[in-house]
Amino acid sequence: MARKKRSLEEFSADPAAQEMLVRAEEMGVSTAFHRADALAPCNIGAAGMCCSNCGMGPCRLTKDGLTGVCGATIDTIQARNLVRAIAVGSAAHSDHGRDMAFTLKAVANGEAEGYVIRDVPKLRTLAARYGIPIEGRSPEEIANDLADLYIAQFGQQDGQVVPIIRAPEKRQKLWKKLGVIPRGIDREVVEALHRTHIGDDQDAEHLLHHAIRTALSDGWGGSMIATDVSDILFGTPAPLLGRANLGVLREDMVNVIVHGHEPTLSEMIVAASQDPEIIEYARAAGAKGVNLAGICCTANEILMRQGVPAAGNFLHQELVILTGAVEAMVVDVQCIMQALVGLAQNFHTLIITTSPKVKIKDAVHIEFDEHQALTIAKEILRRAIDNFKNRGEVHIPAAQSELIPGFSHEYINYMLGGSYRASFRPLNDAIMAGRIRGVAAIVGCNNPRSTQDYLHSYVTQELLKQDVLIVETGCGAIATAKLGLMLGEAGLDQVGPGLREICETVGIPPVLHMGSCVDNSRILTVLTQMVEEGGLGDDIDQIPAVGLAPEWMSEKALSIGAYCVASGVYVIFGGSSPVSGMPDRVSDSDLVSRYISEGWEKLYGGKLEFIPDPEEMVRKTLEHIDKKRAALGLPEYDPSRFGRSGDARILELEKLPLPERREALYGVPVR
Ligand code: SF4
Ligand code: MSK
Repeated sequence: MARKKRSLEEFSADPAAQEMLVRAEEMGVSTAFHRADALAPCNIGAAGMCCSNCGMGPCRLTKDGLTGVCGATIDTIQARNLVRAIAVGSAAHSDHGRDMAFTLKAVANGEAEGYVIRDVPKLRTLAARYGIPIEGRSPEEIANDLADLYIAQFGQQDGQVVPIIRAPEKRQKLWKKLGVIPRGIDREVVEALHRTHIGDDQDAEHLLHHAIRTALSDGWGGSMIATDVSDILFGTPAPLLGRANLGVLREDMVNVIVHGHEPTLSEMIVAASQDPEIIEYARAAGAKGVNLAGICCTANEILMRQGVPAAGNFLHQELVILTGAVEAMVVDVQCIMQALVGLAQNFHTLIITTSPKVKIKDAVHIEFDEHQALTIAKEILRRAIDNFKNRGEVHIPAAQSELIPGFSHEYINYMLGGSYRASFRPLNDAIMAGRIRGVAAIVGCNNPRSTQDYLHSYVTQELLKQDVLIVETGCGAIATAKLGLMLGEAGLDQVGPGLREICETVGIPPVLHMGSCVDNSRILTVLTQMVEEGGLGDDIDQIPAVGLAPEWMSEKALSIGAYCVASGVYVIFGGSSPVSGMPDRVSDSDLVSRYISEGWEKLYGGKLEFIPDPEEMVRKTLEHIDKKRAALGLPEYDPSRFGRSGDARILELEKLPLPERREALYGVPVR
């Protein structure tokens, strides 16, 4: 039975998206929003109770107590499905990291056209941390050794992946004791696939134990490597001014959208778009130049390093084409919808695939090779410019917001203490005093099964009112950017009094944009440094912090959730649970749900829960933060104690006559 069609407001909380959805409906073309309405999810598959791991199935366990043909129970099937999803997510992030490491190797050996090593201090710091000699050596020599070390992590068979040493010592000991330290990145992914083959591992808890090891090989392995190498090659992000939403497109320029995840080609496209030869070529075609904008995490990568605007998040990928103003959409890997090609056929837009790993039927394929990166980037831009003359009617929504992205771990350290006393001390002190109640990382995707950006925005805004400092990555970060909460004072009237004082004193927005999906590894580094700074316990699980992915949809999100749990974080996912089991939750069908929550909490101090209701997400987040504050012996959160300093308050007081102003400031009459 077809489901009820949702209204525009139910499709998306973003007015620019609603405007484009009207256009889609007028043109009679479908988008993911419409397809989600037309295609109800299979309730057996959605609950994790369908297995298609062999030719005796697929086995759909529609009733409590049923087993598959091989005898596999609901909990085995759910655990296997979850392990497989985490393995896929880990593989995607880590393969990205592998490619980055090979690019570093090519740059170190002078074989990568157009690239240079931009962050030599980060290269030296990391190399020294891993015992690579740095004194008296050129950046290229050091980079060559670091690239070799990183490349070796993927095929390593035993021991432990090297980034693990960057976790708090106590956590490393716990992982060692529990036997979950990844030996090699590829090894853990392959073992996850082996164990879930017909007739292998058939004990849910044992399977989920390996899910943790596989996820750790992502967060403290492949993703961390991807982030490190991106910073070394393209620069560690620092705050700059950016813009987000469809209004960043230009009617008078050739619009090129870069979409996917890897910064290697997009960085080169940025460079090529500023080349006088390309600008001249665009002018000759009747345009003022080339306007680049991003979608998804490729957007985040070049937004936070180059200030290239973000046209939108995951669900904007089709909407941007509906503007009719896009000459080319250049895609690399991950989160790219096959529907783009069919949709683009209604316009003049070229969909150009570039990764040797990703082709889409009927798309143009121009394969990227880092050895000739600049040449290929220019070729792509020329194709886009040649297409400008084919542009038809254009409809670009006006909506766009400014934001300040670029809060890398290194920059947060610097901003809190300055160059000579860089430190996390002020952050820890603010949490200990209760000015900041706790920290929330709000990350992850959009999902057309829920209202685009609504859950992200609701949770973000409610937690800000409660003095929770927020860091964001991925498509969630772009959702908040569109709301205008990532721009210095812009969102400060919506945050609690203590957090507001901190933001005004340090000069930061209340929501810090920390990058792309792989950059969730930056959050692990921040949490570790908070532990090392002292005052918030001696391990990550003691920090008053929560991770949320309110609109998750990808397998990478599940891997991120699992490695955060293993690192000691309470993680809340919105939407539906892939392991929800039978609706009435009888018998053993909730074993997996309980194990990844209560079971993992006993082992790691972190737990994974799926909570569809946003109010409940906020309530549980605050409850957890307060529980952790109490366990640390910190004062109970009391917003009335703060808010008597800060810029807004001082401006208000300046209007009073001097005696009253003094009295208000010092609390007693001053003569
Ligand atoms: Fe069915 Fe077992 Fe084959 Fe899965 S592995 S499809 S449960 S027979
Ligand atoms: S792009 S994984 S939709 S965050 Fe990283 Fe966005 Fe999720 Fe893809």
